[in-house]
Amino acid sequence: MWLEGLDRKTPNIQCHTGRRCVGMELTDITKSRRCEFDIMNLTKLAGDEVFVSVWLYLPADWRLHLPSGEQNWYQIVDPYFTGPPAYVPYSAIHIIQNTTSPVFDLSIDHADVRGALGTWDYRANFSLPRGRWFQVEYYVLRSLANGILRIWFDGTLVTNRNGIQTKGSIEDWRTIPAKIYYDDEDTFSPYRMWVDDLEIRKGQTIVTDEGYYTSLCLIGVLMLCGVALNFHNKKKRRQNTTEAQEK
Ligand SMILES: [Ca+2]
Repeated sequence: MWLEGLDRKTPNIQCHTGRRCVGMELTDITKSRRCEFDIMNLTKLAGDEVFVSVWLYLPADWRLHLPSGEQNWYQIVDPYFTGPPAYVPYSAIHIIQNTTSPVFDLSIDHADVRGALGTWDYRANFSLPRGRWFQVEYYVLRSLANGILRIWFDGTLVTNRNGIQTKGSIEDWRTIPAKIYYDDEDTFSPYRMWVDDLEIRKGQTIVTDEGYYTSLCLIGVLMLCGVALNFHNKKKRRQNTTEAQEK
């Protein structure tokens, strides 16, 4: 993980705003298949209710890689993820590629407190933005039985679930607004993505308008990258959480 424009200048990459954004990569599949941008200790930061807006960038030729063309998955965002083991319940946004052609499906998945997997929503032939910045927004209300999960891609609502289990007995949780994690049969590397203009709010209120986010990078072994990212986001209030940011 690096600060684009400071630690590296990748050719043909323009940050969403300004000269700085975060680059993430998984460089060697033989060591790991996971790199995460984690916002930890979310209970202290936001309690049980959070709204996240993040801009992501996937390269224009981004795709998944399975030589046989079998179904392949890639986990790009985890709206809610229970902090300590066994990390359940959680939700995950998966990109699915069923053939070698660059046709992608979007799958909004979850695990309950027992770890049983399920799918909230599945959208075939999803128009996955590649080679341009796109916005992912999500709202999570944590609850034992009356939770809410809403997810938008570029302002379009793709998931709207109410009355769901988004919390178990463990209080602490995290959110993962950017993630590289994929099918272990996919031996391709490096995978790369870029992240910019992250905002975290409790309801309509900005939780952290100029704070230090701890980034967590799991490459080979769990290691703290120590990338302190100071997002000097101006205090803004949005009437509508799906409204586009003026940046
Ligand atoms: Ca920026």
